[in-house]
Amino acid sequence: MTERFVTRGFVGRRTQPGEAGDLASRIPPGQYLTPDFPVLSAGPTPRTPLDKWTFAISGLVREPKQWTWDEFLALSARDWTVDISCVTKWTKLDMNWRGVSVDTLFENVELDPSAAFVIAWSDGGYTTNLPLGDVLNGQAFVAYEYDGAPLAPEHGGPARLVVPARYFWKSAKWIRGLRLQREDEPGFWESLGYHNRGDQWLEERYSGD
Ligand SMILES: Nc1nc2c(c(=O)[nH]1)N[C@H]1C(S)=C(S)[C@@H](COP(=O)(O)O)O[C@H]1N2
Ligand SMILES: [Mo]
Repeated sequence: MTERFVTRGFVGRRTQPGEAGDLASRIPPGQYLTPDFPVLSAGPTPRTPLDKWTFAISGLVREPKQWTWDEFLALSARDWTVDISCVTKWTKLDMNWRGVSVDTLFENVELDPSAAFVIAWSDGGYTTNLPLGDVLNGQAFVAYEYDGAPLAPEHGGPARLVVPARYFWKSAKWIRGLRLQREDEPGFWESLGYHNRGDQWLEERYSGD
């Protein structure tokens, strides 16, 4: 079923002139394609009113920085089309988001030279950890639109982190800030046996992989 869908749908579409058409090369090992957008949440969906919402950069920065919702929307944003892979083995291609690059956020602070890890933290208490180098140079963004509409609450709205080069648990929903640290610190799933890094191309699913 899945294979038929893949063959007729995606391959057909991907072999337009100018496109490589190499669908298989876009599917990380052990993953299958889905046209769906499943919801995976470890707890209830938090509902912070936008007039109470802030986004903070804290920790190893010269001065902490905080934006209100309106200030955040005023930051320069762009559209991103990325492929996403979840550790539960679904991969969804060409997902269309709009949001602010983490690079843009960091332009507003002075990072301490000792900052080496980022902890993304969310409403509801979820956290996830990333080496600073995994979120720079266009590798991560804070999204507030998906497919041309405000990001749905169940998918992390009003805003979520998106880190396409890592399994989707690193893409913290309901994100409220990034904390810069010298030391690494496992986040929610990383403390529960998932891999610390989570590179889907290396199948870094569980600690020990
Ligand atoms: N705050 C928060 N972020 C989260 C999660 C969560 O439970 N809470 N689940 C993670 C996991 S395991 C996955 S696969 C994706 C799922 O995102 P989706 O529900 O939009 O598909 O969000 C990630 N981010
Ligand atoms: Mo996940």
